[in-house]
Amino acid sequence: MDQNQRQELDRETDFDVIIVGAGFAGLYMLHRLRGLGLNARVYEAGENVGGTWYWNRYPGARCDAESLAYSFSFSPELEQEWEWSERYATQPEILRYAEHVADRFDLRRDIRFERTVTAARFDEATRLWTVETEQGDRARARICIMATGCLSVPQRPDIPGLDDFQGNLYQASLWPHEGVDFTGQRVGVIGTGSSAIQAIPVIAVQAGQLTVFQRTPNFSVPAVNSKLDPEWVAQFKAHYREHRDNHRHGLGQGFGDLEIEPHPPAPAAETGAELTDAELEQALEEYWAKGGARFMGAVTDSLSNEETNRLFADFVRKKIRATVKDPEVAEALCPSDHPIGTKRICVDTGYYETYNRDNVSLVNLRKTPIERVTANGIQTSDAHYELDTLVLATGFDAMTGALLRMDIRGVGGMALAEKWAAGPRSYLGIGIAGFPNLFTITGPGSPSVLSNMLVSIEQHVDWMIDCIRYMEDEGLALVEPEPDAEDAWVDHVNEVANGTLFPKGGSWYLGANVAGKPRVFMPYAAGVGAYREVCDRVAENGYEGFRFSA
Ligand code: N01
Repeated sequence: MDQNQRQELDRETDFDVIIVGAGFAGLYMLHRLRGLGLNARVYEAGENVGGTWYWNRYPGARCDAESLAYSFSFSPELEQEWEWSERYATQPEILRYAEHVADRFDLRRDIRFERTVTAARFDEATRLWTVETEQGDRARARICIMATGCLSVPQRPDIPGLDDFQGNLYQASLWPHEGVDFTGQRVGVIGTGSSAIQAIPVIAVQAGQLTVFQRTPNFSVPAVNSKLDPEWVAQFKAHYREHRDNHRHGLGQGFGDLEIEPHPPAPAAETGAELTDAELEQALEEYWAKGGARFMGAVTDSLSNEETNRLFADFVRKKIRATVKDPEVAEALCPSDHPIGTKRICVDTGYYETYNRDNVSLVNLRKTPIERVTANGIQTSDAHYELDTLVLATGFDAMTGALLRMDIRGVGGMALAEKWAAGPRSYLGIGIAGFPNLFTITGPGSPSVLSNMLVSIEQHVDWMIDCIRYMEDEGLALVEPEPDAEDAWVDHVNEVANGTLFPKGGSWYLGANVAGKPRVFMPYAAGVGAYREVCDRVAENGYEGFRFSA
């Protein structure tokens, strides 16, 4: 009998708090709620903890934030005892870490696995949330916390004939747990975002023939991944508290740097506009050699000044052309439709080099679009590609997808889907007017997907715990944002985004990858340090912008 067969359904059960999701956000929230002495239940759709790292098991999956920064800081013992093996941890290693956290803090006993939450409704008479799962649980709680992740609803492309395919069909974000052996196979990959860019070099080594179907090329920078030297790790860990402080309060998005000796967070010295072209080129070479997404931080205005951004993009295009031997393939791989960094920059290991392999070919769907998937391959406007296996790496309904596929209803039965029909509206990305005692960890309107998610998760959970403690101490039953505060915050989030090049990106940050989704830049782009200051000030001022009832 497995863990879930042993778990009985919750029927009309009452908790202080219900948490939806047992990824890093749900795990840490559960741990902190226990510290407050509250009784919490977590519902998790997967069979295990880990969230995004539970589902995304495609070959080559690894984090694009460095291991020593992409990890919990709340327990000095945990951070000292856990040993990361690589600069960028692989998916299996991060999943092991999530499992370790769950076991070390004895979290599993309050988690119900294989429970997909379908509804969360607030009842004004009882002032309780009722949460229902597809499997038949029905439980109530005073507080409901959405820890549902930002990239947890896979997008299946609407390509004619997809269901007719008779070969093996896989989606990167729903990868089989037993893995896939591509040996000798003719494999097709649709998509060239972060997932595909990590998977393609690994699949290419195994497959007989790999054909990549690319609609839009993305910018990718080398990870420069490596095994971690235990001596270096020990020295870094000796300064862990200062590093963590820098992640939390720095000007960027909480990724920190690789210097062993921490130094106060400082901006890169210059804007691109202040440098000569030769100086900028040199700075870019240095950041390219260091590796990773911090490449965009080589100067301060890479995402706000069009000319600086163009020089960054030219630099990467030059690298692509220098790497890919076939000039036509190189041109097809050079992005030109968006400012660099306005779509999430990809971080790769040998991506562009993979196109120099004899068994790899690129189909440029801009020139020859897919007409349909057939029983044994893909028909484009000029050729039929026979495939044994097709991999979809076609992205997610990001940030709002997981929330909106549940029937979430607030005061007066108002549906969240109705309230967010023109795009998400939230105060600080934490709470939603008209939805009392509902919290969203890393919700739209917070730094969220732009940031180091572990830094943002801990910040949100700590803030919410302080707010809940305040309510307990003051005998307050309900909290929700004032509509005016929410409106002002939404305006501010838009204003900050409009001061950057992000809105020009046509990215999933804007909902542009989902047909019919309102185009609203969803995350808050001012940086984790600035955002934390706002949240702290709100709390210090008696939770300014929130209203409570006794
Ligand atoms: O998804 P994406 P992803 N026909 O949306 C293509 C995080 N992440 O899963 O741009 C043909 O970026 C689509 O083409 P186009 C990270 O934040 C992190 O790769 O719509 N192609 C695009 O190329 C990342 O940004 C890590 O023209 C179709 C691709 O599919 C986010 O997740 C690793 C198509 C989707 O790219 C999402 O990345 C992986 C169609 N009908 C993911 N529909 C790390 O930590 C879609 N596409 C490293």
